[in-house]
This record gives sequence, C-alpha cells and structure tokens, in this order.
Amino acid sequence: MKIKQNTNTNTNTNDANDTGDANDAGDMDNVNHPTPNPTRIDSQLIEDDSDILSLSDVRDTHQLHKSAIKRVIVTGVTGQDGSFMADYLLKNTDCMIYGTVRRLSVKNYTNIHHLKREPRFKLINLDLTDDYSIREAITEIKPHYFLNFAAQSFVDGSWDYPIQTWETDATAILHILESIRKFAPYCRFYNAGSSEEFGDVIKDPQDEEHPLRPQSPYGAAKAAARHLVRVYRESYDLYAVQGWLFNHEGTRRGKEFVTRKITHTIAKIKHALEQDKKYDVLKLGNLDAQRDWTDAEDFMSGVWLMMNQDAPKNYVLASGKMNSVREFLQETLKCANIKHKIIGDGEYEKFLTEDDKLIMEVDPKFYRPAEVHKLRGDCTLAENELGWTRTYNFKKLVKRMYESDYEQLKNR
Ligand code: NAP
Ligand code: G4F
Repeated sequence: MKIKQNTNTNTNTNDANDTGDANDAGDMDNVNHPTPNPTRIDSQLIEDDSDILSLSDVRDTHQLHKSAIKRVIVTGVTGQDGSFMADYLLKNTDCMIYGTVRRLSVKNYTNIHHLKREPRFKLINLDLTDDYSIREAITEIKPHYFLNFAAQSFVDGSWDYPIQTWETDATAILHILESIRKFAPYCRFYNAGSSEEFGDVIKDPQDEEHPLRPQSPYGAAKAAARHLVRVYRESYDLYAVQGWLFNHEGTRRGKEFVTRKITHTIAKIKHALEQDKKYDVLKLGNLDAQRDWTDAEDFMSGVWLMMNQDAPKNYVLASGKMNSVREFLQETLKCANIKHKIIGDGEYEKFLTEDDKLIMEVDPKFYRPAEVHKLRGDCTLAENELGWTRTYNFKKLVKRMYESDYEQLKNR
C-alpha cells in the first residue's frame, strides 16, 4: 500500500423535496436581468484575457435586452464535462452560456476552441476558491441555471492536495449555495456528484439508496457537498441537485485518468511500432480495479433532464456494466490491432507484443492509499423517471477514444 506525503500547504439524500418551479416566469419577472448583448464581445478564445467578458460588460447590457433567453453558468468549461455541456446546450437549447475560467499562467482552451465564434457562448472569470468571484458572477449574470462541473476532479491527486480538494469540491459549494439563496433563489443549481461518494460499496450495483462510504479526500468532499445541497434544498426550497455520475470518458478526458492514459499511450506505441521507433512503455497501477465506464457526451442529456423536472431529485447516471482496467487495456490493444501476451501477476504483470516488446508494466507508484475496487451503477430510476438513455457501450467508447488519439498523433 502506497502512503502519500501531504505536499499541500495552501490551502442519502434523495428525498424529492418539492420546491415548486423556482424557475417560473413569476419568479424571474422580479429579477433585473442583465440580459447580455451577444454581439458585444466576440469570443476569440485566443487564450489571453481578451477572451474573457468582464462582469462590467455584463452589467452594461442590463438595459439593452429584455428577451426571455435563459442564462446558464457552466463552471469547469475547459474540462471534459463542462465543454461537452456547453456543446449540448448550444445544440439543444437557445440558452446563453457563460463558461467560467480561472487565471492560469498557461491557459488551456483546447476543449473549447471550437466555440470561439459562437455568439451564445461567453467566458467569465470565476475561481471556486474565491468566494467573491462566485458571488459576483451570480449577482451580475443572475443565471437561471448554475451547472457546477468545476472541481479538483482527480481522485489520486486528492491525497496530494487534500485541502485544495476540500476547498474546491466542498467549501466552494457552500459559497455557491449561499449566493444563490441570497441573490438568485430562482436559479436551478446542479453540482457534479460522483460514484466515488459510494466508495467502499456494500451492494452491487449501487443505486440512489446506497450509503455514502467515501474512500478518498475527493469522495469525502463530494459527499459533504451532497449534504450541503440537500440541506439548502430542504431549508430554502431551492432547486438544487447533485447527480451521482459514474465514470464517464471521452476524447476530451484528461490524460491522467486511466482510460485516456491508456488510449493515448497505446496510440503512441502503435505509431512507434509502425515506424520501428523507440517508445515509452505504459505504466499502470491497479489493473484489477473495475469501473462503470460510460461515454461522457451521453451523460449531458441526463444532467439537463435532471435540471428540468417539476421537483428536484438526485439520480444515478451509469451504464450498469463494469470492466476492469486490464480489460480496458485489452480492448484498446484490440482496436490498435496489437496482438499481445501477458506474463507475471500482481506487481510483476506485464503486457508484451507477440515478438516480446514490452507494452505495459505495473508501477506501484500508481497504487492509491485506499482503493475503490468496484463501482457499477444502477440507473433504473433515471431511465424510468427521466427517460434517459445512452448511445455508446464500452466497446464503442474505447474505439472512439483510441481512434481519436491515433488520428491526433498522426496529424502532428
Ligand atoms: P475535469 O476535466 O478535470 O475538469 C475540471 C474543471 O474544473 C476544469 O475546467 C478546471 O479548470 C476546473 N477547475 C478546477 N479547479 C477550479 C477552481 N478552483 N476554480 C474554477 N475552476 C476550477 O473534470 P470532468 O471529468 O469534466 O468532471 C466534471 C465534474 O464532474 C467534476 O466535478 C468531477 O469531480 C465530476 N465527476 C466526474 C466524473 C467523470 O467520470 N468524469 C464522474 C463523476 C463526477 P482548469 O482548466 O483551470 O484546470
Ligand atoms: O481513471 P481514474 O483516475 O478515475 P477514478 O479514480 O475512478 O475517478 C474518476 O471517476 C470518478 C467517478 O467514479 C470521478 F468522480 C472522478 O472525478 C474521476 O473522473 O482511475 C480509475 C481506476 C482506479 O481504480 C485507479 O486505481 O483506475 C485505476 N488505475 C490503475 N492504474 C489508474 C492507473 N488510475 C490512474 N489515474 N492512473 C493509472 O495509472
């Protein structure tokens, strides 16, 4: 078992509480909407500050527009889910989307470059660890929906950065809820919950009744946020929900997560093998861990359905199927048409090509201080009550991710 150093110096709740429709016209009419002028600033997303709409620009547009267009704040829009959510909303609604970014020395807008000329998409500054920026965004934009996808989302990293994880994934949720309660109580709030909250599971599959037994600082922070969301929903009649989303993956997944790490590294190895070049072998941790892996884009409709019911309620989104990390690697190798053999086991397990070239070896560095061994979701409630369905299964997901990585590397 690996023990992590603490390197950081900085820093069941599914009771449908019917609040009535907090989003109805009556509530909204009492609000002085700063309906923005979509043509005022053309987002170029050139990754400097000129990409970002200042809140005073939002304020200037107060009097200019009185249309019924809904405003949605999407946090974490540079990440996987936030960017897919922006795409989903642009395609399926006529909402105005305010994607949030935080100051970084080197900006990475890869996942939102394609939105650069989209008039219904604007960037604003918001850092979850800065409660002032949360309050400013809510008071100035007066959003109809606040979809919070921003987080310290890497479970393994939450042992390295437990305090930052707590502040981003738990404390910030309290700041958002407080600002919504005080300044925009009609605003519907979604917080991205996780199957990691179930953690050390006692039942397979896990549904909305499964107890919260988190195994990591990340899981504990998300579980705390879930309680806060429930308390605010019940205390103040807010439309506030936190779905339980099981692992969802895709072409925009960060490369530190195991699925993308595998598809990206195997794609690199495939290119190297084709050109008879040297390559870095894939190094993984626990190959026996099992996850319920779904396509991330399939989840966006589920989240939006959750946000548009008569009453707020938390749902599990998942596929109901489970595969191991080893199986994900094997499926990727199949997509790459790399025939392999396995030797050794445990820490000594290795994947080799048929002509004995090393592809993957286990590196205990990637073991976690506490592991969630298995997660599989039961999404019957979401299917029955929301009518939510999926289009991608495990094999199609792996193929999609591998082929995207292979093509991207080819075009470099
Ligand atoms: P992701 O790709 O890691 O994206 C996280 C986003 O949060 C990034 O845009 C990041 O911005 C932003 N962020 C991080 N710290 C921030 C801060 N202090 N202030 C403002 N923004 C900050 O994560 P994801 O996979 O899309 O997941 C989205 C949400 O769903 C997260 O809350 C995650 O915990 C949850 N979730 C994910 C899964 C999954 O399988 N993907 C499953 C269950 C729950 P930068 O670009 O500036 O870093
Ligand atoms: O890809 P992972 O890092 O994702 P994990 O820990 O399941 O978390 C993801 O899903 C959660 C939902 O259940 C989200 F809430 C969270 O934000 C994130 O999106 O690891 C998956 C499994 C783990 O059991 C890990 O131990 O893969 C195992 N693994 C084995 N080798 C590895 C590696 N994980 C990573 N990241 N890197 C490895 O080399």
